[in-house]
Amino acid sequence: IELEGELTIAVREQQFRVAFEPIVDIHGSAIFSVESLVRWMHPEKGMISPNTFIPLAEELGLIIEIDRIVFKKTCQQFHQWREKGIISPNQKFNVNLSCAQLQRSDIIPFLLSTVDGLDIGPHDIVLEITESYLLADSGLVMKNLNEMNQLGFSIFVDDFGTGYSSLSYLAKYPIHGIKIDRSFVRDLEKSVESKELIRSIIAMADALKLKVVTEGVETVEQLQVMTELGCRYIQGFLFTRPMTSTQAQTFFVDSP
Ligand code: G
Ligand code: G
Ligand code: NA
Ligand code: MN
Repeated sequence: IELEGELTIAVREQQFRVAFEPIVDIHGSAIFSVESLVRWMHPEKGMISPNTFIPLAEELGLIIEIDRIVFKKTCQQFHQWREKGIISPNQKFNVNLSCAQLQRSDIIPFLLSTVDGLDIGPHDIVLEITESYLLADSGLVMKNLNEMNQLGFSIFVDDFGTGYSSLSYLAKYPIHGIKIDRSFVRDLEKSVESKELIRSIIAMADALKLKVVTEGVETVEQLQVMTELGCRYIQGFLFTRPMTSTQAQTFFVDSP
């Protein structure tokens, strides 16, 4: 209950920062994209993890505003990095959009007005949407996703494989990629089944011409297995943990 009030204040006072975590294209070991991840800098409690406050923000309807704060900050940061030549012209960025955004008629005008006048556009942006959200049958979700696709945004399914339901949405919506949930990678060493599941997910994604990102790769062994299985895009602590913008800038300059 205390946290509820504080989250409302946090939105009003914009107590949010963005952390950056690269997604590496292992063909050529270049950075494919960078995911932006929200951090709540609480004035007394310090940093609060999104796992703690995102569910609450969704419940309170504050997630719309938080996502939009994060999106704006991320766009402004990437615009700066582009201008300074710190990131290459084809390097993208990934942002998380909560389900509630897809159910709104003002999401497209919001996205477009935010990038308007900046050195970035829809082709630079990957929108990450959690799998479970795509299961709801909604005309507005369909309309928004189709329009995002037509404008040049990419749409990736986040936490892929955890929605325990029909995969029919992959045919129904314009989806460009999936992010295999890190629970599959965590079980890779102990479980032959996990490896075979990942193998079949990648085969399916290839057949549907979807890009595949694997999240949560922490060890060289996991990277080797994922490479052997044909996963091209890798994200995880093996490369780096989520970084501040200053750290990220150093990382980009030092990476090929
Ligand atoms: O960065 P971290 O692993 O702590 O993130 C935990 C969860 O919070 C992840 O599931 C991630 O998708 C989600 N998350 C991070 N940033 C954002 C954001 O800006 N908006 C939304 N809706 N979710 C986010
Ligand atoms: O659900 P989503 O994919 O948006 O979550 C991203 C979250 O996963 C971030 O909070 C990030 O900190 C976390 N993450 C990224 N790479 C790794 C990793 O290699 N190991 C673990 N444990 N978490 C990771
Ligand atoms: Na995400
Ligand atoms: Mn993600």
